Amino acid sequence: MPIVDISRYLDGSDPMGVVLELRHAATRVGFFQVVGHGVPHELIDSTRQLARRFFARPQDQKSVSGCLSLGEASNWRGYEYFASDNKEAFEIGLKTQGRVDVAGRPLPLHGDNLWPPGDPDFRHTVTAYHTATTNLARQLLGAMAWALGLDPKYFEAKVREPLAHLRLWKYPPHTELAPHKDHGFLTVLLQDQCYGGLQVLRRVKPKAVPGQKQSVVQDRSVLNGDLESREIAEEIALASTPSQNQSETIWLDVPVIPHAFVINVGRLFEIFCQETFPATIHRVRYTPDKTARPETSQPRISLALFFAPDWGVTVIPPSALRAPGVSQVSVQSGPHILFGYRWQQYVNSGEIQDVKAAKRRALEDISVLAGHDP
Ligand SMILES: O=C(O)CCC(=O)C(=O)O
Repeated sequence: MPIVDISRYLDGSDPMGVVLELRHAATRVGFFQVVGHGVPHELIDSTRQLARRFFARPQDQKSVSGCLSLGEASNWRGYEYFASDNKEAFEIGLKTQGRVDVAGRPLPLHGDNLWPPGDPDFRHTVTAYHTATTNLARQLLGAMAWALGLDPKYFEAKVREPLAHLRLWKYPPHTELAPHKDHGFLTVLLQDQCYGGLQVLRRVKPKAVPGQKQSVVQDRSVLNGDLESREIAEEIALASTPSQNQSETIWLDVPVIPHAFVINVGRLFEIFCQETFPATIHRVRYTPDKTARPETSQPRISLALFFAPDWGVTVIPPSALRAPGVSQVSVQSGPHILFGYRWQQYVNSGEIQDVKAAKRRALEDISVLAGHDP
């Protein structure tokens, strides 16, 4: 897992050196860690600490405004409890009130945040962390544009009011997150300092050992058919069949580096650059044994900022990046992100069990909204 010190980009002393490192990292793995990012370590520590304190509150003090699951009514902000495995999340976005679509209807994913009462520290610190990581995402996007041979200012007008949602996660011991790709442009993730758990999918050419069968990593969540999409299950199955494509599926642990952010490219960016920087499948596994420390009986807390362009931005590869013979996909940012939220919500709430059916329904919902296919 590449580690890139971006201080030389931010202070202007060696921007090109950093851009080349980012290009190498994003092309090879689609995941990398950044240090020297300028977000104060104290802010990182206190946000994580306050997130831990928030999740430790009694249940009735977490359900902000009585809202127990994220959804349309809350602009996908607030607290969520996952009854299937007791995971919890708390989410905020940019404060963007009064935004409407062409028909005058309120724009989904926009609005105000919902805060638990009586905890101003939590509100101020989480807001400051959201602002700092959103700014970092903007800067990284400039470097990634450069790494693709574009003007570093290329995205500036497309991320004026970005869909930048920060999700605080609580994983009780033994809980996991199924393999998936993120939906947006970039994710800025802080792992728990106590233990890792994040793993990324990697394909490698197996060493040929005459007469020996290749081992194939089996993924439990895929075998169970739980919250995973059919496409991802198929992709993993394909990667796990050495006889077909001479590759073997490897899950790489993402090591915990204190105060480093894990950065990964999401589906929208992958579409934009025609997979020059791939959106890599990742998952969370309960792996305390790897880093045995006394804290491991505590829940795992991670902070994920999902960063995507403004609602109305159409993501389409610029001519300079178009590979001959590759079909063009064009996607509108807002409906695409909403599609992801919607189908996951249908599945998480148990309203629709089958992922494909959930996606079909979410697609119908959002095509009514925007007339776009996400
Ligand atoms: O908690 C983590 O480490 C990863 C979270 C993640 O992949 C997600 O929220 O999409």
